[in-house]
Amino acid sequence: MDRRSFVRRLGVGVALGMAASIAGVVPAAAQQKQVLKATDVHPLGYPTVEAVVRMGKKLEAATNGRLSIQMYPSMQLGGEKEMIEQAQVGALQIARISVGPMGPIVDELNVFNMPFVFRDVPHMQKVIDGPIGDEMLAKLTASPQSKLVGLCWMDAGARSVYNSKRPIKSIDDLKGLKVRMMGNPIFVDTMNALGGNGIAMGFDQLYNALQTGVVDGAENNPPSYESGKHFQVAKYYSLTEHLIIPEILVFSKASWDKMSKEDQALITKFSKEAQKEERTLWEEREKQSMDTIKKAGIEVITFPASEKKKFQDAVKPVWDKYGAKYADLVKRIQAVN
Ligand code: BDP
Repeated sequence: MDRRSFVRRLGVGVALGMAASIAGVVPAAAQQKQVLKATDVHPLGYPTVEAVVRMGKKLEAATNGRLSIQMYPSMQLGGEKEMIEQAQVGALQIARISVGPMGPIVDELNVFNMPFVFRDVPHMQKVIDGPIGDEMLAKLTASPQSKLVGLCWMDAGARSVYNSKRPIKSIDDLKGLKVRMMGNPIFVDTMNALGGNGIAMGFDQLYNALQTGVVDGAENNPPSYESGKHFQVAKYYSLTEHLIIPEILVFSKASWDKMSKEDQALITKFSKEAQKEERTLWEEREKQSMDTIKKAGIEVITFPASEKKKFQDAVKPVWDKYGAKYADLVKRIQAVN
């Protein structure tokens, strides 16, 4: 198109737009397009990322394109610490983060970060889907230091230890191994109690640290172990399942407060749907990831109940140190069947 016809078309477009708004066809709000920036440490296609991408499509359809989500996957905006900081100042709107690094910001959330606090994954799911889950989201939102709105939970299965040195077949095999943990003192203490040497480090630094031997291993759920390609540099995966940590979708409070009540309600509604959708995606992905790592020759070690019990008993010092302040909540969690 030459310049003159471009200008002519532009002129027609502007005139039509003006006519439409004069006639009241296009309400004022419809003209304020807003692209919500979202981020996740995981790549496109990962369950948590896909759930938010789908949420963006729904938002776009429901608002005729006025609201949309631009996803920045794969740590494009930094690790989780950076993501939280950017959301707090409104530099991005939506972040999907583990409850792990949220604990130091909103202490009550740490109850979900305690080792073996949930009996198993279905127990955790019931807790986050029920009143305790709602309360914790509300606490996160109400906490003045969080500067975040808690939108919904996401599933992340159970975390297990992997390493490059040796198959861990009993708790004693963990002795002396340098194991990367998420940035939260509870996790470092947990690994130390299990006999390893816990080292706090961002997820964004982990692949290199494993490759260069800065750490001998780490711990995570099968999809993260597989998708982060950690299985290529740490070939022994032992299903310790010592932590079952849900993940959380947060919205920048600074940005949230500028939105209309109607838009907030829409985002809340689609978040709740995202929580359900992510669970289905998660269950599928977990199976696929286990298949992938097994095909790659990874030795996946399971434990008899008697050995699992040794892991549970070993974390008692962590419960002695942190458990008392969550005692009431823990009782309520245990009562969920
Ligand atoms: C993954 C979580 C991600 C964490 C990561 C980690 O999905 O949010 O950043 O673990 O270990 O399972 O840091």
